[in-house]
Amino acid sequence: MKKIALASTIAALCFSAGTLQAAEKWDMPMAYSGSNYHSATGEEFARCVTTGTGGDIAITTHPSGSLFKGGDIKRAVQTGQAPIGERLLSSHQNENALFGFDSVPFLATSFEASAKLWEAAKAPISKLLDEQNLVLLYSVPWPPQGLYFKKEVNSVEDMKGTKFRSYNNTTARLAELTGMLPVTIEAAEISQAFATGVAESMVSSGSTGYDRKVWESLTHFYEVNAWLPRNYVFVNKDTWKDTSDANKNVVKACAELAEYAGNWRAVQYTDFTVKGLAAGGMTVAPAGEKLVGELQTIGGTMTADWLKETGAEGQAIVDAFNTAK
Ligand code: PCA
Repeated sequence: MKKIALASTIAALCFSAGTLQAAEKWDMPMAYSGSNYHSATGEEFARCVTTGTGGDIAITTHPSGSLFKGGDIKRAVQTGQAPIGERLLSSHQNENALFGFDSVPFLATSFEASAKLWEAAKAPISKLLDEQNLVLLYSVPWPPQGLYFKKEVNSVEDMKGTKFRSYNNTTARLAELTGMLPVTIEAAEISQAFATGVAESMVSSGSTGYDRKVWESLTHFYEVNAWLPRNYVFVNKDTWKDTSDANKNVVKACAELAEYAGNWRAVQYTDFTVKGLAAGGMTVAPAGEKLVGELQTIGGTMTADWLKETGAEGQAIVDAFNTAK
């Protein structure tokens, strides 16, 4: 009898130990379309963690704002409704202007410069996030930002009165300064916004225009290379504290790999998607000289505003970036 009791106790212990170790499920909300390279990178990161932790942590990605809409993802992770997520970093500019370091017009206009700017900003941004109960894991840039319209545009004058889709404070401010009418719309909803005329233009990458087949409504994409905004992946700090050191190491290694792969994909996707816009029937061309000149003047105003808003912290990022250049 004793033996049987002992055996069943051991079995029960093993079972409970097994249960404790059983996969912890991390749902990972993401805002952009499943076919986009950010989502593909997130999916690969999820698989890396799931495999690397031997199933201790099983991450499932939910792209296209299907679990939480883009604008709700950060709060969901801060409050622990979701343990991990991905979001556009500069969308938090309304909380703290420093988050907009990557959207300062014409500061970093290539992938190479964007990587250097990120090196300069990573520590202060991690600190900001840490104060908000979040741990930064990795970040991948969007391709250079250009302007979309449904008509030919050669100057700021031509832009006046246009309904302009914005995605952060910088883009809304750009609309204001060019006499356009800003309306904030998530990337997941832009196809419909353009089809119904709620918006008629935007600043974004060739990537987002391609993902959302905007040639169905818009006609022109002007390459401006205004800035390269970033997505970032972050985890709830309490969830992170409860994660074993061994598993933390796996997550960190997978994050490093994801950042590298994501950067590489971003570069490949830029060319592919800009060609895709043209194949869809759009006129794709560099912005004309007059427009570029006017945008640079406006960009100068926006840069001065941002430096004023962020003070010494913003200046320190710009200085570190300029030193690294
Ligand atoms: N695509 C995202 C952010 C920047 C980009 O290229 C968007 O348009 O929402």
